[in-house]
Amino acid sequence: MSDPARPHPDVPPAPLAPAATPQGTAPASGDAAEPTAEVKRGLVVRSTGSWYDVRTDDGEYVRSRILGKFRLEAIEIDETNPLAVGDRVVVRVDPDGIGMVTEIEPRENQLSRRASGKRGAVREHVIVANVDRAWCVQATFGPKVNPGFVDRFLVAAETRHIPAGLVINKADLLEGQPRAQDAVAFWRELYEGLGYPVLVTSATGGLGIDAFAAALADKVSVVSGPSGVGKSSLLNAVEPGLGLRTSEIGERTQKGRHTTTFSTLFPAAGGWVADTPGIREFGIWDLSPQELGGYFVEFRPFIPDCRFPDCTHVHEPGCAVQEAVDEGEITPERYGSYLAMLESVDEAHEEETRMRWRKDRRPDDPDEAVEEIE
Ligand SMILES: Nc1nc2c(ncn2[C@@H]2O[C@H](COP(=O)(O)OP(=O)(O)OP(=O)(O)O)[C@@H](O)[C@H]2O)c(=O)[nH]1
Ligand SMILES: [Mg+2]
Ligand SMILES: [Zn+2]
Repeated sequence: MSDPARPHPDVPPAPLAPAATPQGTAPASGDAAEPTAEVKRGLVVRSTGSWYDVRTDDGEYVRSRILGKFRLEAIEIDETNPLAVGDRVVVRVDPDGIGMVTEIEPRENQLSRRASGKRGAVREHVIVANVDRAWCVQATFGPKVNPGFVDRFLVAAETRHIPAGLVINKADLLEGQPRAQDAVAFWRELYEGLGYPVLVTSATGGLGIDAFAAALADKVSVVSGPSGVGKSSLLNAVEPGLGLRTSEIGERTQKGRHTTTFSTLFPAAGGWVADTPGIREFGIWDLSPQELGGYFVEFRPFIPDCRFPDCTHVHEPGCAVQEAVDEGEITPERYGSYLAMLESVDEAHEEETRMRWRKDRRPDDPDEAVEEIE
């Protein structure tokens, strides 16, 4: 399934060789011998924030820029990136082989997180557009499962009605580790119980790779998660021809070094899958405290029974969600995640109001619209 024409994912953007000779599109006017631009439809398969690789429907890869108006529009709606992998576009391929994206098709959906950084507090970073399933990848060790991350990711997917699932990778490291085995079994049961598929895999040992490949077939999927959990390794395991760069967590900082630096969509296992740079924290974008509970799937049946319609399920009397926690119908882990998220959603909400006020006075700098790495 590997495609030799695909630019290597980790090569920094540079002009490609001229595109194949123009075919079939005669110039509207002028000298037929003059090289002319061609207009093609395609899929954004890589985004660096300033350059985009577009795979045209005839299978060519075109390194492209975008019209400035798209950057301005993104700023208007507080998005850091006007185009994301998975976007369908119209690209004008100039005779030098460089493309210009002139149209972006409306998205079916998008998976987003809050942009990082101080000034990014109220901006949306689109991870992938037009996605059928979003996989949150975690690991048994190095780093181990972070349920706070998982729950934020699942909420983000729920807000856009994107089916989500959990992959727990590095299962090979569980050998001789009974406590870690119990932990993995616990998370698996918890998330499967909520209706999310859970795959336990070993990218290096081969365990669960067939199941993961089967889950990718005929779909556009994305893998997202902290750095070093093995996202790229998993894609290599499914599709060895990809040869994605993978590496150990940085010894020095223990914070993880980003091996994958740009989001890239690859053909894999009969579908498409986006590999994305690791993120430290999955910030939730644009949710009010009153809405949050509705995106915890197991809270939903209880919410209509809360006494107050704007119940935040923390201290309100007559709260059916708190009652369900007391009765063991909602786990303390998920409720704890909810409370932690509620706090940050609250803060983000305040920050948002403040930033919007400031933005009216000082427009953002378009040059800041780059692919974000945390
Ligand atoms: N033991 C073990 N190690 C693994 C497994 N999968 C990946 N690794 C190792 O974990 C390290 C990180 O793997 P990557 O695939 O680069 O991780 P990533 O999630 O893509 O990281 P970023 O690109 O930085 O976000 C590498 O040294 C891999 O060899 C696994 O199943 N078992
Ligand atoms: Mg990677
Ligand atoms: Zn309530």
